[in-house]
Amino acid sequence: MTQTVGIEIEDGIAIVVTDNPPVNALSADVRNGLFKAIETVEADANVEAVVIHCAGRTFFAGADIREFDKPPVSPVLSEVIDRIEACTKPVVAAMHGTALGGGFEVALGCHFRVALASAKMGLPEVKLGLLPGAGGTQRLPRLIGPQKALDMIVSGDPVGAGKALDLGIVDNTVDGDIRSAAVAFAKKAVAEGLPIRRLSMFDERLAAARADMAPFEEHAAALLTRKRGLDAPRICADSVRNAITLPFAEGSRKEREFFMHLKNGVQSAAQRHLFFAERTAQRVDDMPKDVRPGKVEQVAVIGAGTMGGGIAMVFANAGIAVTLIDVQAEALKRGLANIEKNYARTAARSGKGDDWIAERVGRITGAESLEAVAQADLIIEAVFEDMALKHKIFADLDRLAKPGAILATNTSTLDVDEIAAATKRPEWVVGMHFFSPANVMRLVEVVRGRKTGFQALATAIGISRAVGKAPVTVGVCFGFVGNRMLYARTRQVERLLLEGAAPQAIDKAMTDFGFAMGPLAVSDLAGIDVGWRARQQAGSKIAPIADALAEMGRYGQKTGKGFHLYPEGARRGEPDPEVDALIARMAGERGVKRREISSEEITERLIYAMVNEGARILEEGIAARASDIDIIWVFGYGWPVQHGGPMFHADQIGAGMIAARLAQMAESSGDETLAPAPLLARLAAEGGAFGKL
Ligand code: T1G
Repeated sequence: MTQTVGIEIEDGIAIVVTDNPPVNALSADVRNGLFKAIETVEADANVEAVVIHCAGRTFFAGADIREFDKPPVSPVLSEVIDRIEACTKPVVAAMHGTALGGGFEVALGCHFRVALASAKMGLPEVKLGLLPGAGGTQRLPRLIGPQKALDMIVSGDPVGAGKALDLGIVDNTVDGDIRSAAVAFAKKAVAEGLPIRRLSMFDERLAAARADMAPFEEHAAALLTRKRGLDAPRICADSVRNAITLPFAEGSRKEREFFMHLKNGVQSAAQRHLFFAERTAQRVDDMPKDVRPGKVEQVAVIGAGTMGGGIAMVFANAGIAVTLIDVQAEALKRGLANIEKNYARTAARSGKGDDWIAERVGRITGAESLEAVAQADLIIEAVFEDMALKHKIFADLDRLAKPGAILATNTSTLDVDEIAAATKRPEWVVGMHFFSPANVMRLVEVVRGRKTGFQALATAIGISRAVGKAPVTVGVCFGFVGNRMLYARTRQVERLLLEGAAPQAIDKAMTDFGFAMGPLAVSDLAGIDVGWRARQQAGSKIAPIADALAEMGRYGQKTGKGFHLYPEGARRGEPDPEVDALIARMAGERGVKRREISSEEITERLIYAMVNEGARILEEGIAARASDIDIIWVFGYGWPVQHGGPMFHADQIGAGMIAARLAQMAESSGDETLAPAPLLARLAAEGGAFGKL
């Protein structure tokens, strides 16, 4: 048929096999091949039924995302799927691996679906700022009902084969060989004369909703509350609503319009950028091709505090044995108790049972001596940010760790080279900077020291990815990439407060931009004292107001007051005149003239200061790519995905505009750190972009 699609005939069953590594994306060649294959087998009198199967590790994993930036090529996927559905002979989808997006839509166009027990399936388009654009929003509601379909489409999360069987999405789940199971099913369909089921013709599951839209509307509204600022979830709901209220053809036509609208919009461009950026970030350009990540079967975590406990959970969740070490028995006991509490809370929230908790807790063993690192393949130090203490620990590890063990430090700011110098094996020392809460935030900054060897680097990246993290390799400097840009933003937050911006106005500017929480609310949540102690350690003076609040014992939510006021343990802060008075007094002491500051200026000042620091980070080679910085801020700090990360966002605004505004702000605020960085100035002068570097 074509390069990627072939037909094999077995006892009157035509098996249409696609082989388009690595994930059988539905490229133009595949779509063309599938269309032709259905025409061929339908016309072949010897063929009684059809199986659609994929070679390799997975059924179609979706449309080819790389094609979205180019004009559509016929046949478009919905035409192929409509042609499959119209086939007069039974068509069975043989699903294995991850049948996602357009791949799942192909399966919905088939008359029957058989899945390997280990298969997953779903419609993740919303995570790319899209909606299922090849019939998914019209066929799935006809198969499982509009509300369950809405759950899958708006969340974008896949379901396993078992759940799919319960939902009625698949007709059968099998172990063993999916191809032969599907052929057997096809033969049975023929032998028993099973009626061909075309989902486009189904209506019974929609009739109830059509009669009373209220339950659907309430369900949709509840799902959308947590998707503020994103276009795709809302449009997904609109399209599922069309499935209820419009004929299939009309609903499909509108679905296509919605798809093109979203595909051509900046929010989807941003999220598709992040999809590829996450994968690109895992590459180290000078890594020799033959270096493979080492095996990691035993992990030791040193320090049973919040970070150490969270990191231990990361590996336990991935089925890896963890030894959690703390030389202070009390701290170890508390750390292990916190881990159990965390698992219990997660289990309660997600309806998991005690065995689920026991399975994970059982993988974590406490120990009170560093001797316990002896068998560990990977050791992660997560003690207090004190260089002397880390030096001592790494000197001990040098003595106690087995040869080839990866010696990682979770430090968030300290010099990894200096820590490595405490050992005689600096080539095995690397930074693995997790983000709190470590068992939730996906980012790991893999800090490459001057002497870090490729094996250590590859293993740190590989194991981070294996446990579901998004690793990004960064260089050594104060704060690496994420925190260094955070400090640049903090500097402007503090200066804006002195210049007259209210704490609530600063937070609102950032939540209006799309952050879940503003910077001051985040400080109050994390504890102002945490940053204050780190600044004391580093002798940093970038946050005089936060320091003053900490010295007043105003740590944030945990003390009922910080930048904001939290009466009776409220979770949402209120303005506090005491803080306004403190800031006004500090401004007076510094001779800062206060003024009205617009939300737009607040946003520009904070975002552009970050972009400027990102430009310096790129110039210094601390980050290898602008897109790496985007991944760091999206996965480490909750940068709104619809804006694609600081550097992607900067490219949407234009280096020229940003450089000009920064120059003005440097002038008006007297803060020379706002002067455009040389790289930014160069891009502005040349009309260049970070994404093209
Ligand atoms: N298109 C193009 N390339 C893709 C791709 C895709 N859909 N999926 C993966 N790749 C590349 C990826 O960039 C990487 O390339 C390699 O394959 C291995 O991927 C019309 C509009 C399937 C779960 O969103 O979730 O269908 O880095 O490293 O960890 O309604 O890939 O090696 O050069 O991620 O084993 C909907 C996206 C598309 C699924 C496998 N589908 N993919 O994970 O490998 S929109 C998706 C994934 C759509 C229709 C709509 C994962 C995976 P390289 P990987 P993995």
